Amino acid sequence: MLFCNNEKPLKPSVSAHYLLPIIMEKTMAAFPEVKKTVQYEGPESKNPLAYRFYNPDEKIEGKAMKDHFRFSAAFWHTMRASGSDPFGPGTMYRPWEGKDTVANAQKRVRVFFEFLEKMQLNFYCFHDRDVAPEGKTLAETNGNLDEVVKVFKEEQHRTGIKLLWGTANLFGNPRYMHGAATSSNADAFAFAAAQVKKALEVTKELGGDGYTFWGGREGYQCIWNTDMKRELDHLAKFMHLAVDYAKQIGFKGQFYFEPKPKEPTKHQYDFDSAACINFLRAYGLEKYVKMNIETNHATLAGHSVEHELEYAGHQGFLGSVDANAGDELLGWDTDQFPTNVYMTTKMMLSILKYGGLGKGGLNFDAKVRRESFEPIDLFYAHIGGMDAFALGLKIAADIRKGGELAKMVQDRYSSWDSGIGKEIEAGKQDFKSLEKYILKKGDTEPNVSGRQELFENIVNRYVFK
Ligand code: XLS
Ligand code: NI
Ligand code: NI
Repeated sequence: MLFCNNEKPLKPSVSAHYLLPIIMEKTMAAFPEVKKTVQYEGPESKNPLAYRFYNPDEKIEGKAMKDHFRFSAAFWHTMRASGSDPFGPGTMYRPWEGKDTVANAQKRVRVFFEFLEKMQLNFYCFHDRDVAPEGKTLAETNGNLDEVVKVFKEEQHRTGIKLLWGTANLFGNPRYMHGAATSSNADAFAFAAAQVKKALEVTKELGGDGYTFWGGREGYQCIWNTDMKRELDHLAKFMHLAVDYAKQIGFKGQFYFEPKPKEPTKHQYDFDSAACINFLRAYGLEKYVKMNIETNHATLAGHSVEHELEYAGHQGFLGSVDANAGDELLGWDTDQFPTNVYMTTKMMLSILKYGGLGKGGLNFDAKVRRESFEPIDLFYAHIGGMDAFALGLKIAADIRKGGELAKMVQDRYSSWDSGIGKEIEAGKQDFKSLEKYILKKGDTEPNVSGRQELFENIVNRYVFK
């Protein structure tokens, strides 16, 4: 995720609808081209503002699609991404934007809910600093946040849309230059603690289903100046303090830890699922925190998202998903919208296998490209992502129903179902007895081919029906 709260969107001087006032009146539609809610119209539809596969109430494996996904939009990307990159300023045209005031922040929330409603998105996520401007002091900042939270509450009440998870931005402000919980500056830790305290209160106030820790700048650039053990101890201390405070205030949401291997620091401590789970177990946090897996972070770690889901899933840590995609040729967190149906199929196979996301969901931690500067592009982007997942879910459910892949995997491991394999799994063999077994047998025998190509062909049969 790359964004800067203070950057103002540009105002291109083209075509008539750009002549809308900069600050919109509450009653004025922010997305006038989208006259009605985006609806399911089926695979044959050519309407760019319709779903071809996402049919919210359609049951797949006995559960409505909307409950499988719990789709969420990210406030930061949807409402605050300006389109800036390291080479140039923002490009986005957002007619509702104005001064960085509380009043405008409140209007922005109403626009956001208009978007969520028109998209049939049932959830959203936010960082504290995306939604309300920072004041001169923490007290002033918290006051600003409270004013905006009132509008979130009203809009949630009006629409029934819910908060999937909240989080705190512990990376944007220069005070976090060395990190927040892992900062060399104890005051930065203290400020971050105060910030998360408030973010938890607000998340609870909004009935949020979860709270996410993404490491932000929790990592390091240079081993010479870094006390890694101390930094990791502090990160664990920070999470324990958050868990304790959640208990104190009665926040029942699920905590998530979101892995990301690098960016902004060279070595982020929350590298991947395996590293995060090791950290959680080493510091006694495993009962309280699950994983929030993000596709583009998985690929930055040299993994695929299905690897990350599978790893978290079999360890019992599968929590939620930040749905996006990277670019094959760019080595950074491009946060694109996911459209690759092979990928969504693999993801849904893992998610179904581990019994679904529970309190989690699929949060589009994704932003439109810098060149896609019109508000309507936000619709096309989310429609594409939701349809890719809906189709992926249908294919995954078909694959599971067909059963060939599961059967072939089972056959591949059949040497473990009887004889020596079964005895090893049952703990009835040791090194001495295994040596005896092999000395007697002479050597191993090839048993079942890996059949990767056949697996791939079968998958294609389901994908291209
Ligand atoms: C950044 C992360 C961030 C988290 C929430 O790369 O994806 O957006 O999801 O802080
Ligand atoms: Ni990201
Ligand atoms: Ni994310």
